Amino acid sequence: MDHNKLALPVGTTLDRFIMRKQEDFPYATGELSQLLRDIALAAKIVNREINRSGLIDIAGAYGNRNVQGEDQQKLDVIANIRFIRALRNGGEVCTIISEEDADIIQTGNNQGKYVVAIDPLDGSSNIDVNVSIGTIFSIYRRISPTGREGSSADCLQPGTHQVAAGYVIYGSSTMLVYTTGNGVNGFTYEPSLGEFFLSHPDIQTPKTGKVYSINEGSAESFSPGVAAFVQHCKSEKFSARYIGSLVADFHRNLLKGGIYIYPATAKDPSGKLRLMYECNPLAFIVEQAGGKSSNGQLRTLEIEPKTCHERCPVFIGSKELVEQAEAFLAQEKEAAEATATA
Ligand code: P6P
Repeated sequence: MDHNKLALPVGTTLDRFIMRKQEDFPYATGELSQLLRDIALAAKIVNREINRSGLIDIAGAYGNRNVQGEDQQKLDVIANIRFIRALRNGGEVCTIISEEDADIIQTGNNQGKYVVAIDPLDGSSNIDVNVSIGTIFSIYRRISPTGREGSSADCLQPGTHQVAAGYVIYGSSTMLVYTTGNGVNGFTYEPSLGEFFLSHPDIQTPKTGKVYSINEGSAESFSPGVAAFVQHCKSEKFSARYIGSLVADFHRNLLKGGIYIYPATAKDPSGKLRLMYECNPLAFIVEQAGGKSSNGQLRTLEIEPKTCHERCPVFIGSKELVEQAEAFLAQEKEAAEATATA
């Protein structure tokens, strides 16, 4: 027997992958590598706490509301602490935007060259019912000089300025998926070794698909263009798949093809999802994987942020499906303009 079969290689760890790809980073000084490692460490810790939340008293509501007016879950607070602590101790990040904090967070690392926007635990209302949840992050290079705290201008950069973005999905397996602008790679966590291993190299999302993800409970307040596109999906016999956990819906559509839509609704006139730490990072990833993301008209990455927690409508996934949805919205706009001038 080939003795190598007695000890099959375990594969490429995230650390080794980062080091090999370091020359791809725009600023190959090792600082972005270290920042990605800091995020991976916090993800391992959060993963452990999610997996045992039913066994120790960290499931359920925390009793506060966050800046979004949403009930914070205990794990929202724990994940926020873990990621902020990892980024602060890593030393590479000067300022953080977190979904869980109204104000920007200064880490004290005034020599840090990076700013991170993060949703520490998205979809956390699903924790108690064992549905997949996720962390979403975006990394920018500061534009203000080092030696001082990061500024609001450092934080309010358009998505085209991202140097890296990624998400962690805590699901049937835990995965870290990220891009530094040179393709998208997925790593699966092996808890027994405490390592992420390369499992999905160079992810390319299908150009089209037969899945649409939208909360049809809000259908009464969909615009005519959104309603027409949803009807089109039904007439084309698409499958409706909506988990109610953005990272899980996005990840499935990224790998299998499909479109996720969170449009303007009566309850959320600007859409529900946040630009800086939900839409922009996923838009960077989907474009790097050959897909598309817009607010229905404008490319998500080109939206000029005005505030840290601003929301935007999002149409994201397979390029052809996003373009079809945009075409229905363009028809709606033309019809409205024709009516206005009639
Ligand atoms: P709705 C979770 O709160 C979240 O931000 C996303 O993870 C999810 O896709 C969306 O909201 C679900 O919102 O209004 O459909 O319940």
